[in-house]
Amino acid sequence: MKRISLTQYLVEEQRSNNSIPAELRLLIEVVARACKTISHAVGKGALGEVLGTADTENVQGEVQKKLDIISNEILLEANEWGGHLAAMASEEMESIHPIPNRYPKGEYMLLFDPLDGSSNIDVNVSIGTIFSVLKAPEGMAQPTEQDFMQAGTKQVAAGYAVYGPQTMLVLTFGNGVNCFTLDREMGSWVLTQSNMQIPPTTKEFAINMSNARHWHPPVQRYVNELLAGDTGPRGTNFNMRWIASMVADVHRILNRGGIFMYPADLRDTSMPGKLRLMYEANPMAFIVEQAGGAATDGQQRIMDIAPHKLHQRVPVYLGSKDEVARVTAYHQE
Ligand code: AHM
Ligand code: MG
Repeated sequence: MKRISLTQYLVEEQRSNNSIPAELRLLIEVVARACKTISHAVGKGALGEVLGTADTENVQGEVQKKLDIISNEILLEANEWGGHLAAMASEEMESIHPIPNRYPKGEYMLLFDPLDGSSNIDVNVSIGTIFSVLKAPEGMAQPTEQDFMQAGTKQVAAGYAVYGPQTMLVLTFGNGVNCFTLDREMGSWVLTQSNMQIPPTTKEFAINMSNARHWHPPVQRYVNELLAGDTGPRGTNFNMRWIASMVADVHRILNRGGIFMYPADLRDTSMPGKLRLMYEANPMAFIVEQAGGAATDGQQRIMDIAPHKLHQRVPVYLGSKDEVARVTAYHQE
C-alpha cells in the first residue's frame, strides 16, 4: 500500500485544487500534532496520572476532568505561536482566547471541544477532540466574541480526532471527508479512507433513552416508531447504539450510517439540548453533510443557524439523510 501522509495530502490538495491556503495547512498540521499529544496522554491513562476530576467547573457548570484541562492546554499552547490564528475559543473557557501580543496574528479563528465524551475518560471508552475553523473578519487581528458569531456555513475546515482502539483524524475542507490513522510507531498520520460517504438509509439509531419521558412529542413519535420494529409503522427492525461520546457515535455513522439525536426536552427550556453549536454541532454537521448526510436542529439545517452566544446549545439530529429528514418533518408537522 502506498502511504500518503497528512502533509502530502494537504500539499497535494493545495496544488491541485488551491483549496487549502498555506496558513490553513499549517493550522491543520498544528491541530493534528496537538491531537497526537492528546492521544499520547489519553493512552497513558493512570500511568500518566491523567485520570480523574480536577475539582474545577467549566462555564457550563460541568465538573472538569484532568484530561479536559490538559487537552485544552495542549491545543492552546500548540496554536498560539505559529502566526496562523487571530483567536481561539474552547468549551473549557468562558471567553475567547486572543493570541498574545508577543506573537504574530493570522486570519483564522479556531474553536474546539478539547476532549469530548468526558464521562468516558475514566472508563477507557473512546473519546475525542472536535474542532472548527472560521475566518476572522478582513483585517481584524484582535477579534472579539462577536466576530465568532458566524453560521456553520462559514466554516473553512472542520474535523475531529477519535481516541479509540486506533487514533484517527477525520477532516473536511468542504471538498469531501477524509480519514487519517495515526501510525503510533512512526508518529505520523496516514490517509486510510478517502471520500467517506454516509448511506442515505439506515436501521441504526443513537439516542440517550433514559431521557425518553422528557422528550417532546415529535421525538417520542419518531423513536416509538423505531422501537415498534417490524410490527410497527416502519415495518422493519431497528438497532440501537449509544456510546455517550459524540465523536465515536459520529465516527460509526460515517462508516456505516445511522442517525444520532440529542434533542431538546421539557426539563429546562433555557437549555435546548446538551450539545453546543459552535464547537460540537457545527463541525460535525459540516463533516456529515460533506459525507452526503444531513444535520438539523429539528427545524432547520444546523449550519444555517445564526449564533448569538459562544456556548449556545442546540438540539442535534444528524446522520443518514432519510432518517434526519423524517424526524425533522415530524417536528415541522
Ligand atoms: P462533553 O463535551 O461534556 O463530553 O459532553 C458531550 C457529550 C457527547 O459527546 C455525548 O454525545 C453526550 O455528551 C452524552 O451525553 P449523556 O451523558 O447525556 O448521554
Ligand atoms: Mg463535548
